[in-house]
Amino acid sequence: MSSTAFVSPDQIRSQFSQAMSAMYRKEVPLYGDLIELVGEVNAAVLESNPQTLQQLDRGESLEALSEERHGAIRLGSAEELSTMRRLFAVMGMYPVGYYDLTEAGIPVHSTAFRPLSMEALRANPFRVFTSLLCTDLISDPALREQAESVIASRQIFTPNALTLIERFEQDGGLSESDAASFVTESLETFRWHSEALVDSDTYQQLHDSHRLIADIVSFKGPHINHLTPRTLDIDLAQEKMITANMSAKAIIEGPPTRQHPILLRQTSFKALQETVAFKQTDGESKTGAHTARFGEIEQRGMALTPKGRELYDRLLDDVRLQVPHPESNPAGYQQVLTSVFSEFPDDIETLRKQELAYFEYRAGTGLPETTNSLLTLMCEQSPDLLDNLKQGELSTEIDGLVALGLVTVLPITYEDFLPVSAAGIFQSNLGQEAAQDFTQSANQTSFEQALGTSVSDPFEWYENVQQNSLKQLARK
Ligand code: OOG
Ligand code: NI
Repeated sequence: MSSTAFVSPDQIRSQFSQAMSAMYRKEVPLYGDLIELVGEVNAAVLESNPQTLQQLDRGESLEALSEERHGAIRLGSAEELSTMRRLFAVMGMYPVGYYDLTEAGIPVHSTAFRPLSMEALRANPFRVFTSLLCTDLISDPALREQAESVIASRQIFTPNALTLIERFEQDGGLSESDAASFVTESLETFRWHSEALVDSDTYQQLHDSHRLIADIVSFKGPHINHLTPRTLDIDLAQEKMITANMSAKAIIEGPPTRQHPILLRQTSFKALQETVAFKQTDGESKTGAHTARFGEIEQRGMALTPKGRELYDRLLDDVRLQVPHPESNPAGYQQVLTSVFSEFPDDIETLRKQELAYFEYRAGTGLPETTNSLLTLMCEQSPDLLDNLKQGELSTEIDGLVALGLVTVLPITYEDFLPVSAAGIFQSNLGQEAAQDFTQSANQTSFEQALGTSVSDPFEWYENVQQNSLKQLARK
């Protein structure tokens, strides 16, 4: 078959995320309400500020804007994780970043599968935050063994999904009909199953060990535990969630409201209690309940350099020291967050000149002809400038071009996740008591061994986007 007959991974990812959204809305109707609420908020923001759409990073339509940006799953073994990596590759999603959640008392470590190129992100930015259980953190050896054997005995992928993954790997793509069946078949892995694989006593023991462990081990598959659309005004959306009685998380995770948003802000409605049928040892079924699935929203801002990230982490640590339990003191937390973060510069030129955030550099948009000839002239007169641009390096000469308006800058959107925020999201859906003191068990090397490949470094990725934009200027 010629490669032109293959469906692009971007298209498969779009179909998959739409199918997942439809399934999740059916499974968790409150999530459908959340999508509607976000659509209203985004429409209201655009109405009061019609420029917003043009200013957005990817020039999106309103519909595309309110679509899901990410989901999350939790896996039980290295085998599950490495097959999941192969499944996501069919959709053009690759592991970026490593998040050790054990530091926050949650027994998993994670990565995010996401598109890598700007074009792919523009086509559809859907990503999946994927966590792997650290079974060695189950302290009771008998329970640990039991958990491992339940996980080893389950097959979370359908036989057809596995066949199609292999076909993709062998042929380098999937035909239209194969791509359609791939979407249907792979969706099965993310479906909710109300029949547990374990009896109610085992569930309870797993649950007592850690609520998350019960969620990961007890079921037939790694049900999608939330989906997350993008909102243009998370403060307004949070207010509306509270008014609509959606049991919103008490605080918004991440940085405070700013003129120029940085990183990622998130909030969610808390996980719902769902009916479960336990498989008792006498063959009978016993009805119980499990709390697992929720809905989340996110607002993304600009990606920070290591220096900017260090500042962010230091300020957030300071906030958390002052307010150790934000969820029980939301107003106090909000106040401290705002006041501590006043130290973080909030104007584009300072963020750029202090190299706190990443930017794309483009030829000024004013008068293309004039801009280009002026740029050419300046490059001719200053060979250093051209060299710097060619190498993708920043210099004070570039600052001059920016000041003159010959070059415009656009913040690069943060496409990844934040461990403290992720822990906050986990925690509010597990209950406050869920944090435990784990001795160091997780590490990136063991995660990558389980994954079967290394994860890309997010900072390198943003650095590259920035450098490429400078090199492109040089080519002009
Ligand atoms: C994942 C929580 C992390 C986020 O948005 O930070 C996450 C989970 O609960 O499995 O999705
Ligand atoms: Ni999330």
